[in-house]
Order: sequence, then C-alpha cells, then structure tokens
Amino acid sequence: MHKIKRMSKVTTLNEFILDNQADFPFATGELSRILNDITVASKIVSRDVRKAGLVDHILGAQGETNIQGEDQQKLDVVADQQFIKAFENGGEVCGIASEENDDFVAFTSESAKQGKYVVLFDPLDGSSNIDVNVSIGTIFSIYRRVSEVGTLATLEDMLQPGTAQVAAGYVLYGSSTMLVYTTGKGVNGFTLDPSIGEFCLSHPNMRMPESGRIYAMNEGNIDICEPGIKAYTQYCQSFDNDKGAPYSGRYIGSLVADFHRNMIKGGIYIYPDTTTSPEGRLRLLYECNPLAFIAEQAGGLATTGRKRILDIKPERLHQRVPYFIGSKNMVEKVMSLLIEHGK
Ligand code: AHM
Ligand code: MG
Repeated sequence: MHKIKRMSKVTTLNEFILDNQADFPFATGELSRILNDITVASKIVSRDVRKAGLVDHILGAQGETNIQGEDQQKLDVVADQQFIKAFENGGEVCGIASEENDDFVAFTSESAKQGKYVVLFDPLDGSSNIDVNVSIGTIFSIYRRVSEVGTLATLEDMLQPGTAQVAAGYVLYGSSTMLVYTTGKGVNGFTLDPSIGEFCLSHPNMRMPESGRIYAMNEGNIDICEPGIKAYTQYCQSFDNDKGAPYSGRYIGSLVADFHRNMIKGGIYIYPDTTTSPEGRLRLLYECNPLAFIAEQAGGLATTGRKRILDIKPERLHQRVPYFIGSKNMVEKVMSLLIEHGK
C-alpha cells in the first residue's frame, strides 16, 4: 500500500497578515490593508523586473536625474508609480516619501486625508544593478502620522525617528522574489510562488546569527574611509580573528540583497562616511531605518558606527548616514575598532 504523504499547510502572506492582525500596534485592520497594498504592488513590480531584459525601452537611464544627481532608470520610476498608486488608492495612507521624489507627497483626496499612516520607501534600490540582471529590492517603512487626521500630511509626519516605525520590510527581486517584514513582533519572510501568484510563508521567525564570516563593503573606498575601517577589514582578512581564518568578502552592491544574505548566513554590511561622501551614502529614512528595525527584531544591530540608527532624529527627507548593519558581534567589533583608531 502506498503511504499518503501529508502536505504541510501553505500559509499565504494575506492569511498570515490577518492571523496576526491582533499583534499589530493599534490593531484596526488599517495596517493590514497597507501591507496588502504593498503585496499587490510588489507582485506587479516583480513581474516588471522579471521581464526587464525583454523590453528594450524599460532598460537604460530615463534621462532624468533625481535629487541626488543619479540617473533614474525607467524601472525605478515604474516601481515608484506603482507603489504610490497603491497607497493613494488604498485610503489608509495620507502621504508618502520616496527616494525618487525630491519632496514628499501629501495625498489630496478626502479619503486619503483620513488616512492615519505615512509610508517612506525606496521603490527599487540597487538601481545600478537593474540593467545587468543582478538582484534589486524595494524597502519600506510605515509610521503613524503625527499631524491631525483629516488634514494634509506634513513634513513632520515623515521626519520621525526609526523607533516610531510601526512596520517595515523589504522585497528582494532575486533568484526568487521574497517579501520580509516586521511589525515589531519578530521578522517573517515570504517567497512568491509564481505559479499561484502568492507570497507563501517560507522563513518564519527569522533570526540573524549573532556572528558570521561574511563582510560586505565597497572596498574600493578603503583609502577614503577613517582608519578604523581598514583595521576592521584587515581583521576580517586575518587568521587572528574570532574565526581563526579569513572571512569571505561578498558585495553585491544591492543593499537589500547584501542584507538578506547576511540575515540568513550571518554577516555585516558596511557603508561608512568617506572623504568624498562625508555623510555616508545610504539614506536614513527609506533605506537605513527600515532595515535597522528588521535587523534589531531579528537579533542584529544597526548603527552609524557610533550610535544606534533608530534613535536618530531625522532632519531632512533624503538625509544620509554612515551605516553598519548585521550580526550583533560583528557590528560591535567594528564599532570598537572605530573608537580605538579615532577619526
Ligand atoms: P541607490 O539607491 O541609488 O540604488 O543606491 C543605494 C545602493 C545600495 O543598494 C548599495 O549597497 C550601494 O548603493 C552601492 O553603492 P556603491 O556603488 O557606492 O558601492
Ligand atoms: Mg536606494
């Protein structure tokens, strides 16, 4: 007789969100709806990313530059519009800020003005990897508005410290598409099954290993960094480190992909300030804070090399910060070397 193999139950992201709704701060269903909107938009972006190589006119710079002077790839713009549309039509979000828009956007419809949340996001991070078929990602961060409900969203709503986030997550368009998020009760990861078009729970309760042997940094910058950074990379490459053998250097140049790998395997991602980028490269509000929230929820750390990312009171929408994120012991080690070697 054949034994019937019992299939384990698949939990879809939508189901998971509803099942865990009671855990959310201010559990009213609104946050669940925002997460659902993000799910739908990221499926559409995932589809567009997957066919990017086929559609000639999607590839290449659009010929415009964003506020940071970088070329905007067409897919960045497409993804940006997709997410904005989802939030604008959803009714829970009163305004957004994104990497692709110089200023924040306050939605003007009456229903949007009733929205209690703002979302800050990077629609497609790792843009230099789009046209070379390397992993890219979306990063998002959700806050309760601080301005009065019924009015237009304000800059103050956008400039909240990372500790005030009610949810944050990322979507990785890698060899598969994954969505990972937290609402402050741990971190869960979902993989998109393209055959049924659903994100399915594949990485429940993700924990970042306390230490690892992977470091990710653009080492081309080593001579324009403070001396503690070189001391740390030398430590990573040495036989006298905590592992007794050189670590592996892995740098994709897509923050989401580098971070995701480190979440699973243990590792550190470093983007310090340099003499040419004295504030660092990565943006606090929609790149650093959301991943810092996830890292901490998974047992990792995120700092500027000197202080906790989530505690920073933002001053500007596109503010940059030096960034050290990953396994707890590794971030602590590099921080101690930064202090030892001084600026
Ligand atoms: P982007 O928002 O323009 O894509 O820039 C952010 C990206 C990160 O994903 C990545 O880690 C970093 O910039 C790479 O920078 P560099 O090319 O200087 O190493
Ligand atoms: Mg970016």
